[in-house]
Amino acid sequence: MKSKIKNILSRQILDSRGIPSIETEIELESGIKAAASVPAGTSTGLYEAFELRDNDKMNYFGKGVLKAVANVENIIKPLLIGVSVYSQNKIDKIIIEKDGSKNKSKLGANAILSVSLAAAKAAAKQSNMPLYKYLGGVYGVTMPKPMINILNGGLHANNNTDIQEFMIQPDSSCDIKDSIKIGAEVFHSLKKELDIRSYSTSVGDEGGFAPNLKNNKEALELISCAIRNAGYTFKEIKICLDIAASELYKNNKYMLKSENKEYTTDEFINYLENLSDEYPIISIEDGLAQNDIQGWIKMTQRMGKSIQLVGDDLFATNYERLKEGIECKMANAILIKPNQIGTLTETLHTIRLAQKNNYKTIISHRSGETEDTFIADLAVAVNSGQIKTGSVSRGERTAKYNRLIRIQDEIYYN
Ligand code: 2PG
Ligand code: MG
Repeated sequence: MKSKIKNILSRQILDSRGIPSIETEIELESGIKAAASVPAGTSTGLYEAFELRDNDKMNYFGKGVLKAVANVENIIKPLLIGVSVYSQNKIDKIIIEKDGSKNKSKLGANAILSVSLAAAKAAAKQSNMPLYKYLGGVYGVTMPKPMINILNGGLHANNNTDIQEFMIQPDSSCDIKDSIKIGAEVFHSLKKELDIRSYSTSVGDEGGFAPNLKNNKEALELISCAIRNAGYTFKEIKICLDIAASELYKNNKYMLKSENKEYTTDEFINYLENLSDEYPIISIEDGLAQNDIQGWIKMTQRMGKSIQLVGDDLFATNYERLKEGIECKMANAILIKPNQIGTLTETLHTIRLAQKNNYKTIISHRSGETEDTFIADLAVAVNSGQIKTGSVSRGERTAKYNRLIRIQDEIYYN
């Protein structure tokens, strides 16, 4: 009785880019309340669930989410009043069926996800459990290894670097506190290095630096230098890249503006392979475009044994797309972004499929984030092994790292 949904309230808030996002609060019969907000991408893939925006040019240049707010309050809320908040599957199913579209285009994946995540948080609170424990039980206790963003490019900054994200991953034997410490030390060491060379030390959307460099290799040189200057070796710290190649792909070619060069798929695979030979790169996300299917198969054959190849735009956290990818042997890891698919149930379903097939899972933030730390708990709960949640600067990014620190204390000292 106490766990039944009594009321749902939604509102428009801001994300870290100053763009509206939706927050939904669920109240239970017990009086317990929990709110969740959803992030948004800048380099969104073609196969993501639909994000509903108002398109009213007089309001936030069309980016408002008041229609999504209205959909929660007028359409979703009446369907869920009286439903037990513990029935996550049922809650998500009711909303999915009401929406009825293939990509949540009627109600909006942002509207739907805000309710889905708020329900899980309210259920955790009602059970008097931290969210990771409610979601993962006694089994979900693995602290994820972070991929820490230190340099931004692509659509996440207005610099000239083509590759979207340059990240570092401390050695697997580090715990989360050590990883964060190492990440922060290299971040500051990189800042010093940029400063010495009179490059800008302002940061991009995900908190990494966003200097104008000569080319993509210079970024890797600077990062290597920062790692060494912070007192670490390439044994202790590896490099991970998100190429976000869908954004570089035009007319069947990959265009690197900073190098003023065009590559065919084969040439671009060579390019990535050479980078990985030259630098300690262990993971490449979206190395090729979402529609370059034959390319993905080839890249996986050539590089999949030694490098983690992560499908982001390629899989879009979508069960069917991942299933196809597994069948065709594309990639060997998946980036998990709940807002690409729109409900918690579907997100978990996709994670399970990946894990069953030995695909690595990386729970991920978006470039437009809020202070919500849901993904930190999710990463621990599902034993994802890895998390990508930006740099060690900007509050919306550090919120997730700080949440992981607290979770680790709870797990190990309680
Ligand atoms: C990505 C994400 C997050 P965006 O491409 O992996 O880093 O970026 O949210 O802009 O899609
Ligand atoms: Mg990506």
